[in-house]
Amino acid sequence: MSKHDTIVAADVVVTSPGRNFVTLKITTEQGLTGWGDATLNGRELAVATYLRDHVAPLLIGRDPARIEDTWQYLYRGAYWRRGPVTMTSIGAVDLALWDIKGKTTGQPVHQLLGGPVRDRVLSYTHATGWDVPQLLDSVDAQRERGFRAVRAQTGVPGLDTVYGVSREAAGYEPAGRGTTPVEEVWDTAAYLRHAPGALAAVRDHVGPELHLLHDAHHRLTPNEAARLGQALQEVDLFWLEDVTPAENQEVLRHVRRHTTTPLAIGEVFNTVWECQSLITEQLIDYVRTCVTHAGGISHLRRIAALAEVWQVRLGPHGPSDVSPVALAASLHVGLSTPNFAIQEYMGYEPLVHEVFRHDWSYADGYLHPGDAPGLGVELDETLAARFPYEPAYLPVARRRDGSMTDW
Ligand code: KDG
Ligand code: MG
Repeated sequence: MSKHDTIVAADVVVTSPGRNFVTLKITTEQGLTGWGDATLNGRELAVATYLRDHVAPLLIGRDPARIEDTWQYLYRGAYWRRGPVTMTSIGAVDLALWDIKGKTTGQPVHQLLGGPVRDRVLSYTHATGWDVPQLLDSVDAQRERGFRAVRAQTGVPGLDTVYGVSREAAGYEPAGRGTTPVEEVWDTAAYLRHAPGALAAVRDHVGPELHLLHDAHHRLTPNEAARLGQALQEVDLFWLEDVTPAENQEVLRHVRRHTTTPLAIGEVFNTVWECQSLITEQLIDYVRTCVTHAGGISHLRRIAALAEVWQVRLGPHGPSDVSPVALAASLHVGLSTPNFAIQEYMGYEPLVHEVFRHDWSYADGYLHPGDAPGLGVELDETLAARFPYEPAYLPVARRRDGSMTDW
């Protein structure tokens, strides 16, 4: 018998209980199972292949306790580093190994990360209405569920489709099933005419206490972003998210110079290096990196540690395309990280809660990861097998003249 446990299998489960999820299952010689989320919305099979063909064979025979060494091995060992496919794959391995370490020691992961620094994790959810009255109803419905922080998105007069809002349903799921993406038309001027008034109406309706958030979803130029930040100043947002694509990070200085509306960026970033100048130049207030897409618990903690030095706080990504395994991991980080601020919690369809049985829970505006050993989520593989992968894509967006723009 070897002196340490050994990884004997690494399998990828792709399931679609209403939407696609990719999950890594690592099994050890001693019979422990660790789960990691590897879902990359609209590019799911690329991560599944990366894991199956290039990562799983490298894991066999390794010591599952060596989480950081495995992270370094996969990151540095690939030579072709960073990027969403690579970092989501590494993130899935990292989550599964933390899950195993928790199960080996009988401890929830947050205990292994130093223990709780708070009792519960503040969460925000989404309110969505095609017009302002519908949006107010949606905000009220989320307040009735106990939420103390709500992201408000509304339709724009003259546009048929808008990010974050569905015309028909109260809920919203961005990825549409089918073999090609839906094409949407986008008009920034119409959005800028409408959004400040709609958000001001929400603030008037709810009063000063409710935390309000809004996502501009990467669509604005620096100057448009600065104008929006100014126009929303009186609304007193908790944060304004993704005002620009943030590939060109210098331009955020211009936005910062013109508004004190708090800015949140980072859901599409995959490493600390993409966050570095936004944090160290204090161009953002919240960093939004996701526990899966940014290389797992081990790497999200590095981002949080850098951010802490610069008084930037963590507000991790948590839409419906981040599985309950990743949400659990994010909550363990949230419970144990001093500069954590808020967790996005979009919620899941009932079937997703059956496929992923989880110990984490929501009550009264807060989430808690639970005290089960490891991450506290188990995938029901038999149920998952009943829902095979279905092609689904995020929409793409074009301006009125037909040219492509950021969705
Ligand atoms: O897959 C893309 C979604 O996760 C993203 O559009 C959601 O912007 C988003 C958010 O803030 O939740
Ligand atoms: Mg977003």
